[in-house]
Amino acid sequence: MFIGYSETETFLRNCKDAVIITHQSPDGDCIGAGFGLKDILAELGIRSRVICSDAFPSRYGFLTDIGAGEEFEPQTVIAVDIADVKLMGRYEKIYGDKVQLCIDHHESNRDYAEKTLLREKATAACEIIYDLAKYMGVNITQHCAMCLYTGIATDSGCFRYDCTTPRAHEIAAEMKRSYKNINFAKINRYMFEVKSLGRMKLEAKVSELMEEHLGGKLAVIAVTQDMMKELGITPDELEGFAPLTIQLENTEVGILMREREPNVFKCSFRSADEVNVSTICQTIGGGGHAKAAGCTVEGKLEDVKKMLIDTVRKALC
Ligand SMILES: [Mn+2]
Repeated sequence: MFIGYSETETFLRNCKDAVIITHQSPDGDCIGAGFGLKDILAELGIRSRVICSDAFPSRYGFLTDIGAGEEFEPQTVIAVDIADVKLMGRYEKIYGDKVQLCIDHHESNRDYAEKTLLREKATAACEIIYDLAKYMGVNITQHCAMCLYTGIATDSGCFRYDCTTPRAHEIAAEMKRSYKNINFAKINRYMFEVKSLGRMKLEAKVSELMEEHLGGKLAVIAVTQDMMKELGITPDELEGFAPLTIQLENTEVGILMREREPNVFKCSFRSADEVNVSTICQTIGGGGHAKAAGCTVEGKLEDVKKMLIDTVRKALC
């Protein structure tokens, strides 16, 4: 059932001992939304714990260092930035059918929770949580503001993508006025510029791997586990690589394939402009946004790649 801010406020004010689930391959938005919501619940005197199927990448340490929260038997299950229970990874079995509240901005949201606060137009789940906190009149601590800013900045590609709402700019402006001690430039430097030596080397290697298909309309990069091993990097360090695929001139759709487990490929789609990649991904068991979507496909590299190319070919004509 879809609900609004008022019912969400009632739910949050009356919940206790909450576990907040973030999606696997965590990004700035789900981490920011998870820890930001934890801060908001703390302001209400409610304890919570943020959980994720994968480790939080170290560059988000300035948000996650407060710790996931103490151990307790959860009475409340909340999911943030999760469109589908499949994205909970190993927590799907434990909590997949027990989510009481979902806060999300994916048009592909499967309405799996008892109550869902869905704002499809929002830049980020963090944008919804900021507005929710304002609606509730809850104090947004400096740490909470850093969490929510990071989510908005990362999901909007530092306010560059089409999905960036006027509200996202307003929130950034409000934060810049209110939190003089937050170093926003530093956050953006760490989110968008700083990378490991392994990643720099991988970027050079990945650029060499870029393939053009469909007369240049589709760009594909496939990174296998062997390559990751060779370069001494983890799959985490490949987060944020997908946009590279649509830097290529004339490309309409880009796909980054990451081999998470042997013969299991996480495929991240990007659209340069008009093609809706969420629609494409939904036909092969995934979903996401019009310009950024994904799916997970099992099979041999060449078979999976061929299937993806065929799927995009059909969508382009
Ligand atoms: Mn998001």
